[in-house]
Amino acid sequence: MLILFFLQLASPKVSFLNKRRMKFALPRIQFFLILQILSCQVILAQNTVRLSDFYPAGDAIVQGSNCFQLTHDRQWSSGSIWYKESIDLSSSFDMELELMLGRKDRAGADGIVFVFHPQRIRVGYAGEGMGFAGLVPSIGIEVDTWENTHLLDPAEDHIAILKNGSVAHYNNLAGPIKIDNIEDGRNHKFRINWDATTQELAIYLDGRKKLAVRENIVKTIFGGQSKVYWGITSATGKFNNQQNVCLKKLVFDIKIENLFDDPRAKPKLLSGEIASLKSVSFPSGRSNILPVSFKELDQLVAFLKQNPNLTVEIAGHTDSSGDNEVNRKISQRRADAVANYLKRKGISLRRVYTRGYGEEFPIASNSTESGRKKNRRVAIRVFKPLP
Ligand SMILES: [Ca+2]
Ligand SMILES: [Ca+2]
Repeated sequence: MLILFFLQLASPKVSFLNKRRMKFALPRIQFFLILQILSCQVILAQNTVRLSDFYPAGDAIVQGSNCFQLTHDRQWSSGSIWYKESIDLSSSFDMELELMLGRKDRAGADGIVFVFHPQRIRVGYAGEGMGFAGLVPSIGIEVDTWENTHLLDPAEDHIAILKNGSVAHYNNLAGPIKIDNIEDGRNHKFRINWDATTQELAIYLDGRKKLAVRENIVKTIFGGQSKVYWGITSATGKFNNQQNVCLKKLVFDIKIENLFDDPRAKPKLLSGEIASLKSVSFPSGRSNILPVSFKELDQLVAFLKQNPNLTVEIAGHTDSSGDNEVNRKISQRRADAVANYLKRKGISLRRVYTRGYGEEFPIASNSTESGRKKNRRVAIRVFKPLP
């Protein structure tokens, strides 16, 4: 591979950045039809949730392979578990749990609440508060098994979406929805889905959608702070039940906003792989670097400074819209703009090669807008010296 790289370096097609390229004629109208915006890449990650990913608090104890007992079957027990890492509500996620609310129907209480809160390992009031009451700001998804009439609880077991540590239904976001008696000693599937695009928070019980709310909760509840912790709280009061939670699945989107946010980036680059700069975008027909690209380019500068023996090829690509030759020229100008940025940050242009490939090497279909967007890119590849 190393030899191949050097053969390419020696090829006359590859040239040093030079001033001639900066003297292109004024962009033709086709330039303005070429929109080169690279959006953040979103990948779907599935986490295998493990008990060790949680902090247990209060009476919570490990029970079985993937389960916690949250409360004992006794009066005034309260327990919670909190996921150690924050999650970002600007991304979507999907969680599947199993809840066991105990065996006592008439004398059983009080319920379990799934909570979003800016701090972790916090537990609110026990009894009717279910470990959620008093946590502000917050979102709580409750499965309530005890009727507290002053809170406007239905007589039946019920589900509601609560906010800001209030368990009263005159103040909640959605519900209460009555459900069949859930204190039957069995595990019940409980799913929470957050769609960051539509901003819908949906709750499923035993495979059926029970409740949903559309709300910009990052803005209206958390004051613009999208990173929050999540936990599951539970409590008993004068009446009681053993209450458990089992963790099944956690799926969430991770936004990779630039190449160097991915821990695999540097090993890939060092092995000679071509990688796209994810944040490098240009206004239509232009080749000036936008501020949104600075962070990633500065990380590239740091990478090149840490590896002073490497040289780098900057490759510009376009989609197939417009004239082939125009596309080649604009891709060259954009690659040169990236090289000039590196130069301003102290990287010698003797280490930087630029090349405009135009529409020659698509990585996605040019027949769809999402494919064309992927094709409009700037990629880099580093070359190692021969040993
Ligand atoms: Ca019940
Ligand atoms: Ca209640």
